[in-house]
Amino acid sequence: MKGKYSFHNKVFKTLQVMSQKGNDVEKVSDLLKSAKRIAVLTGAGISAESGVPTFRGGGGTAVWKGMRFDKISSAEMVRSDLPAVWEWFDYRRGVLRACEPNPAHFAIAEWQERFESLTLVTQNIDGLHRAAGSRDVIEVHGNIHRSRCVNCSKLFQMSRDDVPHDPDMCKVCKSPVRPDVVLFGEMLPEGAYEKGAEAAALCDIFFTIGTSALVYPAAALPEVAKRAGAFLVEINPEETPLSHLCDVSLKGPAGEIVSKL
Ligand code: BJW
Ligand code: ZN
Repeated sequence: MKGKYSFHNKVFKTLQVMSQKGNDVEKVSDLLKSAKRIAVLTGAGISAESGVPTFRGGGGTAVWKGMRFDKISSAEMVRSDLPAVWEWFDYRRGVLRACEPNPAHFAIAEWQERFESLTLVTQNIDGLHRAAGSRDVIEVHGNIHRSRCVNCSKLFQMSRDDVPHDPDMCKVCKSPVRPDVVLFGEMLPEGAYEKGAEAAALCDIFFTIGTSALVYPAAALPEVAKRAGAFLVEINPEETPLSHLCDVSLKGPAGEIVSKL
């Protein structure tokens, strides 16, 4: 508790200085010097500079063969047209083959060594945080390189080169497999949200990076952190519904800003 108290003193002093000068990146860097527990929520925007398309942002919404992504990426679609769902995910796995982690992924991976505690929660299914060296990533929306049997739930890991997906059928019960991702209308992996919420409630600084903060329950994590007294930092070139709640909004691309911190 003493740790959190002295961190809050530091926040207070830093905010006083911030109102006098105004380089928010420098001020957040300064706060990071005394922070012990950090929690990070990332979204599609952190992978944008790696060449991974976002779902929303820049005034656009992703569309696949005339279908909005929230229709093709839905539980209903898995039930009604699984081959179409696979076509969309195999296409995206093909795009991902050319994508590598960017400076933001690498900087966050380094934070593991820099802070007493770092919890990384990502909504991304692209695996780029792990590719950059982050460990124990909480992937609340699953992983595009894994499939799952619709009958017995056996998981199958795919390599980046398995495009189209392989295997096509469950090796145990011969039922169809589906991408092991969380679609609209589906539950998150057991315990994933709870782990993130615990870290949010205990952290000194919570970062929300590259997410439109529209999709729940992930978008509730920054709210949990704020309610528990964390300093909330957003990194995004655009406003989001969370911006007003943040102590600092760093407007710009994650690759550039996170590495400066
Ligand atoms: C940059 C940048 C740069 C650009 N640097 N930034 C409460 C209220 C209303 C509805 C609900 C609710 N609670 C739950 C719901 C329903 C639903 C939901 O939230 N709907 C809302 C949209 C209204 N949620 C669910 O269904 C969830 N399940 C659930 O709640 O289970 C309980 C339940 C079960 C059954 C019935 C009812 C309840 C599951 C949600 C799963 C979402 N899955 C997806 C698809 C995954 C598979 C796939 O990839 O296709 O996950 S949706 C899609 O959105 C994907 C993302 O992870 C997620 C979030 O998007 P993200 O990451 O924020 O990306 P974008 O594109 O939106 O934003 C990018 C941002 O980056 C922008 O802001 C840019 O400005 C920025 N940017 N360049 C930094 N260089
Ligand atoms: Zn099976």
